[in-house]
Amino acid sequence: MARPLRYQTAGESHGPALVAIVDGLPSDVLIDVQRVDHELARRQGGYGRGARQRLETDVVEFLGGLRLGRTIGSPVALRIANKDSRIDDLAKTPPVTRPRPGHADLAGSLKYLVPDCRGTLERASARETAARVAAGAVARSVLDAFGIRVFGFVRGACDAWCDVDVRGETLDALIAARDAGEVYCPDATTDAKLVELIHRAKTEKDTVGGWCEVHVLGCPPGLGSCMNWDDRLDARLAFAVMGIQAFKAVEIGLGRECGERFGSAVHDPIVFDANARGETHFGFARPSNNAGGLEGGMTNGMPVVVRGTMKPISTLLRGMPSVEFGTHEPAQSAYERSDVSAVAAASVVMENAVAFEIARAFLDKFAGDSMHEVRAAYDTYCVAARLI
Ligand code: EPS
Repeated sequence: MARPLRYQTAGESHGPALVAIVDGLPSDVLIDVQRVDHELARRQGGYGRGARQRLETDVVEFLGGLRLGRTIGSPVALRIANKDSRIDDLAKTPPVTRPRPGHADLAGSLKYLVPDCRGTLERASARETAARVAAGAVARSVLDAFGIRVFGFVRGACDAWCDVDVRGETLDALIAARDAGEVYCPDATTDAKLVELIHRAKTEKDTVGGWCEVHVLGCPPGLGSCMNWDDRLDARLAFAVMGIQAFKAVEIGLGRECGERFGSAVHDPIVFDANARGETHFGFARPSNNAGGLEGGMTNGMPVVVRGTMKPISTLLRGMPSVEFGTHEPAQSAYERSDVSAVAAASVVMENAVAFEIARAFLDKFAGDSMHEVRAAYDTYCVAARLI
């Protein structure tokens, strides 16, 4: 019985380690450990990160599920050590009693009935996303085997916006341009503007968020389902992206702009191009992709396009109006070592979170205990779909 792909993480920001268990991978998936480490390193980078990243060197250690670099069908267990591990020593420092607006501090203290925000913030911290990136990077090894590519980048922030078009033919150049940028934006001019913006926020003891975008190229049609609301792939993607710390909005394709146009200017015409039968849309080409590759909660063979909005980091060096627990007197919120912007890192988290959901939907459709069976199911489907 093929099990659904899922994962769970555990670990606190200053605990000994972050861990993840990825369950539901078929056997014989080749796991590229270097790629997992590469994604972890990218997540640590980007202009605007704080001092913590100079302390950590995130590398993955596999504790179960692999033999000779390949899955054996059992849960894959992984660990990323925290060098800045001092969760118990932090108990000796003064309690955090002036909750930061925007952070989990207040809601967490009220939820767990603790007047020290530290307990909640340790788990709410975006440090946890290291485990999520590793889980996504593991799961996308399945996508690699089918030529499905996932590309995440920073689209902009405030008044900086890059107009770059993501297409298969230019993907390698875009990846190189993104990786050369300081804020993971493939357009050098916008990247420089973002650096300037983050620098300005830093000087003003403030923070800045932005927009991250992920494109998935090479997805076959039919991933996801229109049959039940919680099987719709757009819903699953939105859930996964909203689950990333600090994300406040998700759009698919044209997204919120759909509300500004009539239907004829939103829906993507369908044309048949016999010369394009080898493409993932099997010849049912779309001159535009406003749907972001998803119709009826299912992939349609066009690239999947997801955009997420990250709010600015809630720890401001200059603080925000807050209240002291106990006395209820007004007070500036507490300052904890933090980042001015983590939007570049968030684009890596989102890329891998989206990859995980695509891999999950792929394995739901082409389920099998081994990659051999998954491959056979995929090939059979492709033959049948070409007859439509
Ligand atoms: C975070 C606060 C900072 C960030 C952290 C997220 O941690 P610290 O308090 O140790 O300086 O650096 O992000 C990471 C550690 C990371 O690896 O992304 C927060 O409060 O969310």
